[in-house]
Amino acid sequence: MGRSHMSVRIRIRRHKVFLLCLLGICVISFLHYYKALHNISLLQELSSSSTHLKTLKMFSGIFWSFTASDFPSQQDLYKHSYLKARTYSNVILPDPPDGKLHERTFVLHDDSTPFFIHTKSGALCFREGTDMAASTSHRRLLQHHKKKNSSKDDTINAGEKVVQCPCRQGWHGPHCGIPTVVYHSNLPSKLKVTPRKVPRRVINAININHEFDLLHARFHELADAVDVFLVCESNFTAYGQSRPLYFRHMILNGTFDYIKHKILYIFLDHFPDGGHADGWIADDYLRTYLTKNGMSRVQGLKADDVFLIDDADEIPARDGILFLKLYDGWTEPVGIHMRKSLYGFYWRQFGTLNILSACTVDMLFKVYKGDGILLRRRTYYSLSGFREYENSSGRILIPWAIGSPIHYAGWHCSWCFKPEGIYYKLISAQNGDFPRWGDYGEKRDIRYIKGLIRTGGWFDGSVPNYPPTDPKEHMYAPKYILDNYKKYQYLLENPYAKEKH
Ligand SMILES: *[C@@H]1O[C@H](CO)[C@@H](O)[C@H](O)[C@H]1NC(C)=O
Ligand SMILES: *[C@@H]1O[C@H](CO)[C@@H](O)[C@H](O)[C@H]1NC(C)=O
Ligand SMILES: *[C@@H]1O[C@H](CO)[C@@H](O)[C@H](O)[C@H]1NC(C)=O
Ligand SMILES: *[C@@H]1O[C@H](CO)[C@@H](O)[C@H](O)[C@H]1NC(C)=O
Ligand SMILES: CC(=O)N[C@H]1CO[C@H](CO)[C@@H](O)[C@@H]1O
Repeated sequence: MGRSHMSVRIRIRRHKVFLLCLLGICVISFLHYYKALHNISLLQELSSSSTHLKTLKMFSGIFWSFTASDFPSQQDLYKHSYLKARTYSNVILPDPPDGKLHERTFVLHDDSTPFFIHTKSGALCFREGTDMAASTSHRRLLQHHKKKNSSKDDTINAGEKVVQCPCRQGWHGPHCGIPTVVYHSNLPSKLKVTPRKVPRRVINAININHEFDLLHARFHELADAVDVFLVCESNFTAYGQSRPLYFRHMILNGTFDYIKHKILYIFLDHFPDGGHADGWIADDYLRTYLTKNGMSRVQGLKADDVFLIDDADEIPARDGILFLKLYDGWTEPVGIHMRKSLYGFYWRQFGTLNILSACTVDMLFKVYKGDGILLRRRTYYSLSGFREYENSSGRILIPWAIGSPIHYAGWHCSWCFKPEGIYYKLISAQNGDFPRWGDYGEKRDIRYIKGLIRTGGWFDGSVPNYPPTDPKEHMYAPKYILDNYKKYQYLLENPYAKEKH
């Protein structure tokens, strides 16, 4: 009796403490936010979908309802959005009944898509690159001139000299499967490549922070070329602070249902030793963990499958990756020449960014020790396993790159966010790429950021002279972005171009 009496008292006391705490937090936040916040809508957007407890919802309602005349210290602002972030991650959507997202495995299967077809005349043509109407009339011609029965068997024979596939514009080679970005690349063996009977499987690994628009663009661009996307998210920013698992939330709430069957979710739940002092450690570690954890959960790997690692803002064009999937005879490691732009696709920078991004699974493990960060460095020839691997491959391995300085084979869109996203990137940036602009209050100011977007300027005060661009240009932006022009207009046209300053 006395016992239960006491526990009731304790419970009441706990209640009191809880209410007091809640009241305290309310008052503190009221003071802090009285003159603030209206403009940091990203964090609001990102956390609004969480199903808060009723009280917490009202509570955050208070947070967001003030209109701002000026900003408080942005660092304070972050601390509190951080507090909100905690609230957000307290209402984590549960893992689906069939297992934890970050513990699942992915089983690779051969892709049975009929990328190539046999024409009636017996030629093997890449379906998409071949002008089938022309092929029919062409076939009649061939039959007319051919007396013999050319009883070709099913083997894909590179030695075939008869060119029987009439190629569409943009496709080359006897089977019309070589895209322009490979045809005009520096691949030494490009005239000797041959279609495979069974496509390679392509594994695309990326780390994600808050680049969700570019992520949708990637998924749509590469949906039929890539077999599995390894996507790694951490509950730490590269700077070492806590962040909610936005991507996990969006997988579970249905945002990525169209591609979910190809995503393997990787969760990095710790921050590397030394990552605070030296941000490059944190930066590299993300790729190391992504590759090691991700690849250990992929089953059915074959030595000649393709491993492709990108940053979230590097989107390879689909045709080049499809070539790697469908053809034999290219060398490795493989780079990609990407169109470079800043804040959106409208501030195009000169030249291309050529990043070593792909190799076979065999090379990944034998030369790069299963670590994706080593692939991105250009020092493969000095790695201990390289000579042996090269010897076993029976060919000289020199790197080549899809595309060329004038044929874009992808897009590198830096800092391509709305102003709030740029703000968030600034405060999440690793502690190593100095100067770290996120450390300067004036550089985090939303009005300042808008000014940079308007002029194409950089945080160091420079304003490069970018050439004018036009969304109708070839390879201006990924197809999905262009196809949804209104939705992604902020990436396609300078949103502040008309604003006076
Ligand atoms: C999923 O969550 C995101 C981020 O909070 C939100 O923007 C989106 O509307 C949500 N989608 C659905 C279908 O609930
Ligand atoms: C041509 O091939 C068809 C079937 O492939 C066969 O029935 C026919 O007898 C062949 N004709 C000659 C002349 O070899
Ligand atoms: C990240 O997640 C791990 C595992 O759930 C947890 O132990 C750790 O405290 C989390 N870190 C942050 C900063 O939320
Ligand atoms: C290269 O391969 C050949 C056989 O293919 C072998 O005899 C030779 O020892 C190898 N050399 C090295 C350096 O691994
Ligand atoms: C500080 C700042 O950028 N304030 C802006 C907040 O947003 C409103 C409209 O949404 C602007 O009028 C303010 O200038």
